[in-house]
Amino acid sequence: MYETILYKLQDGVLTLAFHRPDVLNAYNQQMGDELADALQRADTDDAVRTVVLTGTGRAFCVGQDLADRADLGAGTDLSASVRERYNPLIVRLQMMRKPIIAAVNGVAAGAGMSFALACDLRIASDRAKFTLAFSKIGLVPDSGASYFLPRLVGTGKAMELALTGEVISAQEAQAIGMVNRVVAAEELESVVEELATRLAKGPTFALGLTKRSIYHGSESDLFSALETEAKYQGLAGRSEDFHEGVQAFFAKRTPEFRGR
Ligand code: T3D
Repeated sequence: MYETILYKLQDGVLTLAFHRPDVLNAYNQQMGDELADALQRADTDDAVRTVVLTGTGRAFCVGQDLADRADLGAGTDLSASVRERYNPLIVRLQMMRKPIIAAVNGVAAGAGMSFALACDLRIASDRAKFTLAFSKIGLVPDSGASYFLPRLVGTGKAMELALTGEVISAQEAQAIGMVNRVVAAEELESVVEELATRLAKGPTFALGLTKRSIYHGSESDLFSALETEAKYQGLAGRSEDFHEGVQAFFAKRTPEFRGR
């Protein structure tokens, strides 16, 4: 059904993989269209309870396919491309009512790094590396990098990575708080599968609100955060999963959440 991404749904976990391995999964128009379609389906499909974003071959994603930019002369306006092909994807990842894990299997560059930053959790292979490559080619950070990176690593480090375009290892990325965990390359798939399956068995409705709450809390004052928590708790408290969670607690058994 798709050509530039892989789509695999198993046990509530949807794995989406950038799949243009010959060009390090460089992002082109078709990939953008296919990813947008897949993410929209994922959001509305109740069978999908966690999403994993990864890449095939030795890269996660190296951002814009520069082969499609090689013939553009000075004076080209890229703002429409960013608004139409990149920004909606970032919004879709952020607004997804299910947890999204970036399984960063290899190099993540430019908007490819931004895609990883826009996910909720990042597990990296010890072979992964990261670069905000934009400054190396005379562009500026896009696809949410200017928003997510300072929130994850602080303004000073974000500035350094953005201005220099320095390539950093997975271990450095973990040390500065950019990735949650680094694992041996051969263990990435099983570690991510274990985490994704655990999340997929969770109270999906509440996890979706949890996502929103944490993102809201990171950019609001205390009073607004408290009010949002109260509002979301009102919604979560009405869910079937809350009822099941409390029943299971007193029965001393594992809850069987249905995600609603
Ligand atoms: O245009 C718009 O609409 C605006 C939006 C822009 C969003 C963006 O993402 S702009 C940023 C685009 N990405 C980059 O600038 C990254 C460029 N690539 C690199 O810096 C390096 O290739 C990497 C650090 C990612 C990996 O380095 P390394 O040493 O592991 O591999 P390599 O040898 O540099 O690359 C391997 C091949 O992949 C090579 O092709 P070849 O020589 O084997 O035929 C290289 O040209 C190709 N490749 C790497 N990145 C891209 C690419 N081909 C097309 N587009 C790429 N982005």
